[in-house]
Amino acid sequence: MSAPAPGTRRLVVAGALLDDLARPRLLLAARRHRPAALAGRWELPGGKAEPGERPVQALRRELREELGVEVEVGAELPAADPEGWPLSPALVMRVWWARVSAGWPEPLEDHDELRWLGEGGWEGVDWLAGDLPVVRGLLAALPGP
Ligand code: 523
Repeated sequence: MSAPAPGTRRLVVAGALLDDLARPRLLLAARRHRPAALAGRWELPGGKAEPGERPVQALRRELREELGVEVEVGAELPAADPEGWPLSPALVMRVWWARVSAGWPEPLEDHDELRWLGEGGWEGVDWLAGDLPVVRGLLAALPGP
């Protein structure tokens, strides 16, 4: 399969929501209940950016809609591909570290369960295929002990 032409994939944005940006221990995982093909699998919460929408603004909007929270957005997790982490031939995802600054996350739309994964447990749920390398990238980027 040849690589997609630059800029042709739809952008998905997601948050690696932590308990603490400076000293992360807990990572929020969200279990999808729709669509059926993704039901039961876990993801970093987020969604598609609208055409023309600034990516970080899209992230804030998605987390407000999906979880009912406001967030402090930290650094982006760099991907090998400058456009982001590949999800499919048609979708590419950019991911930012973030922290809840107001509200308490609740599964309001696409999810039926949220779970704070503790130290050593970040790989312990059935992540969507595209999210697993991202979670491994997050772990690799964590500050040492
Ligand atoms: N992913 C994915 N991982 C991940 C997210 C946020 C999304 O693999 N962390 C995939 C799942 C869908 C696609 O990206 O195939 C779009 O995500 P979705 O459905 O959360 O985006 P929405 O809610 O903006 O999409 P529409 O309901 O279609 O507007």
